[in-house]
Amino acid sequence: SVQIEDDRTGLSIETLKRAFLDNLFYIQGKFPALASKNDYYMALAYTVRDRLLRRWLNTAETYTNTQARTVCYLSAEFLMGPHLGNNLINLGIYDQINQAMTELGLDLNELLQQEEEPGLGNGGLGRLAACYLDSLATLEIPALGYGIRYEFGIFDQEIRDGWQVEITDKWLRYGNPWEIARPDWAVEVKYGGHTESFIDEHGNYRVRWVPFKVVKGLPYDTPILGYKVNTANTLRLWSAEATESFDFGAFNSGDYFGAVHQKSNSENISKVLYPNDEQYQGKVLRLEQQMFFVSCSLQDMIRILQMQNMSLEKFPEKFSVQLNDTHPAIAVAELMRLLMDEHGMQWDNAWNITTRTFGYTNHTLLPEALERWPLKLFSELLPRHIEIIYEINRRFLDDVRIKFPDDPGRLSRLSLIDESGEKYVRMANLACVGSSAINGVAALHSELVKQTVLKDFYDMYPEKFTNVTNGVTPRRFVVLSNPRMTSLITSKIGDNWIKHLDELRRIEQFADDPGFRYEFRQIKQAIKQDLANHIKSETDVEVDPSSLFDIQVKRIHEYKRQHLNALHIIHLYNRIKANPSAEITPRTFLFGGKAAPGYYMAKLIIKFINSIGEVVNRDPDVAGRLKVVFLKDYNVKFAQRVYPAADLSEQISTAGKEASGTGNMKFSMNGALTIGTLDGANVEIREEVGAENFFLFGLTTEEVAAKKAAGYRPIDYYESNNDLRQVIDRIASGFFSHGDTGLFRPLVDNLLHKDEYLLLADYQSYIDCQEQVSQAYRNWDHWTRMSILNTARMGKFSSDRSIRDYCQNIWKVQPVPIELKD
Ligand code: 26V
Repeated sequence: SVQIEDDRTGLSIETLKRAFLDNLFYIQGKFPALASKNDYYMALAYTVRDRLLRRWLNTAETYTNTQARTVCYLSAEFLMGPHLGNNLINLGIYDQINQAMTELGLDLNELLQQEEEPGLGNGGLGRLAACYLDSLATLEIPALGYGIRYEFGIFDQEIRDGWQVEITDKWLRYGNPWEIARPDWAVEVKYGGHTESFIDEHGNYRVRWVPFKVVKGLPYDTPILGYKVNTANTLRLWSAEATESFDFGAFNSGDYFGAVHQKSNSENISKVLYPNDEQYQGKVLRLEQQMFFVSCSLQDMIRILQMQNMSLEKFPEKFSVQLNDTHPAIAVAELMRLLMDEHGMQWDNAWNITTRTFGYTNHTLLPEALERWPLKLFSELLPRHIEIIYEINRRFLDDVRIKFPDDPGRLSRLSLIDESGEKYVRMANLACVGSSAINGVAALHSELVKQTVLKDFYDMYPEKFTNVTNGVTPRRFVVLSNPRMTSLITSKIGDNWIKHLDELRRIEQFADDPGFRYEFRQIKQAIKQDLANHIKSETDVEVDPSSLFDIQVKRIHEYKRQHLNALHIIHLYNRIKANPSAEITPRTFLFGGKAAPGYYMAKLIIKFINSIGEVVNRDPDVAGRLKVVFLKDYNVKFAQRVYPAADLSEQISTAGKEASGTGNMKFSMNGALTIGTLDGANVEIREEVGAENFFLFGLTTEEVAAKKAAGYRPIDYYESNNDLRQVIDRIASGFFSHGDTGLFRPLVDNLLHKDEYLLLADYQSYIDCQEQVSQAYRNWDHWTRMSILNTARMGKFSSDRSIRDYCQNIWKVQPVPIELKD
């Protein structure tokens, strides 16, 4: 019989080519002769999307029919990165598509580069959410990601004269082939106005909220396909629009401009992602955003429940809702409001449902990142929610009094309202009271959470606290980003490791095999060469691919100490200047990362690094032994290029400050060795890879605390350490700023007189440790062995393991496999 493959689902090379050309014609409206690279990208994206849709619809149908228990991951950020490559990997059609494109005279890599990535997150927290969606789908767990469809994601970074310049990220400019709007499921969100109480027909006390404005939330769905399974979960992002009813009011009265103004006002809510991570600002629009996506999402869950003919009582059995930091914590009050005011439930019942529903993940200990809203601002925007919060607080503080009588200090610390000065609503406190599980993101961090920021909640509810160490997806950060290493590993142990990362241990047996070592090293070399070419084309700086690639990529923040790395560069430079024939292991220092636009010191650090590069890169005494490059616009796409090319991963935060870190995991999986402090997940990475395969330096969390308590004086280190003094003096002299002694003075003064993050206290330990790194790198063979062992022992840090932990200990949810039928 004749087999005819469907153009929308067939996987033979011929069908793929035909489908691709068909999409080029019917969707992009182009003949190949006139098509741009972007047209080709779009045609390919639609060709791949067609092949996902059956799985996506079957998944939704199965969840509906089985009333499956579902995880809802509420996050203000999802830093997804490009979809095309990942979908090719997870569908298992990368090679076929590659061949089809080649046969059409196109280069798949070029098309992959064409995708404008959805940068709907700042950094670690948003990227973690994206890794978790990948693992949830791969483990066949029913899950929905809920967030905001920002029209402008994280800004694009340019570097001009060494300074960061921010450019708006118009990621939707050419359309987004991965999303489908679902206008039928739009909902409304209320803001402002006042509340009125009344007695309903059953004689119950009820509250009616008369809002000042109403905004429509429109859902856009993106399929999240698991790796080589049929599960395709949904990422549902809400976009804000004007409600028609409001427009009509103004329109009918002839106020056309008023109506349009109102419309653009509503649309502001999902306009832009706030780019300042770890730095809280009490901006009304930000609270509007949080309320917006939380209310849309909870209303959507209620709709799903009712569509499946389930009672509201079943809410906590149907859904487990995870709060990704406190950004969605208003959900506690909003679910109470929906259950009581919109669905007539009584307080005790509603509270029982609410607290069984939520879990809260803490992602930072930095006091400046803790969200607290000025009470006045909060009450004006959310008059009903503040009433509910007062009532939650009244009942909660009664419980506290019973457990801890006569302890007013404790009551004021635990209160949902900060009344120590100007009044604030404390979002972490609301999240803790309203959740049945509270977790940190690495073993050390979870301990510190219990001992510091949430200590009083730990005393009150010790049983709620757990740890879930972060993880990253090996599909994107190994298979997609490092195809050469992937084939080498697979040629030795098969491809089971991609879903069961613990199996990477099986390559340990090859760590002493000279042939394997040779191939492993050759691959690293080839990738470094690729990155060197990329750097040459982007910056015109020539870097030596045989030099040690020493890389620090992450958001720029003082606690992450990019400037400690910079001090080490100056130290090496000074050594060369003092003795031009000094034996220095050639190194290439690569930096990447964005600074929050309002964070002056972080921006100065970028200028500082670029200024050092300017001097070092062209000094003939250095003779190419040191190169310093700041690569602009670090994002997911670029991250995928960088991790595989690293020899050394810089994870040098002040102990106790980095909650987990996830870049540390991505580097190590790709065979980079880490130089790091005992901070965040570094502690666990070192345990796994072995202390002998990790470069440890610096004070411990306890030592940091003790030093601060004893009255830390950074100037003492400056005065007693000649080498350090020469480094600092060289900066202060204007050597890196064309003689301008003022430019970096804020940096120098801060280090000498404040140094909140103890760079000077850790300086010598860091320099000594870097010297060990340089020595170790001279023994290629041993270095490669350590590198192989790093990759082999990273199984624990697959986000699949993290998600299994969440499923077992917090969400109590099981896999629901999906059958592929039409
Ligand atoms: C705070 C704010 C404040 C208001 C403006 C927008 C915004 C966005 C993000 C944040 C908090 C960011 C916290 C964060 O990203 N923490 C990181 O979480 C990672 C995943 O758990 C973890 O690996 C990093 O160590 C931690 O810094």
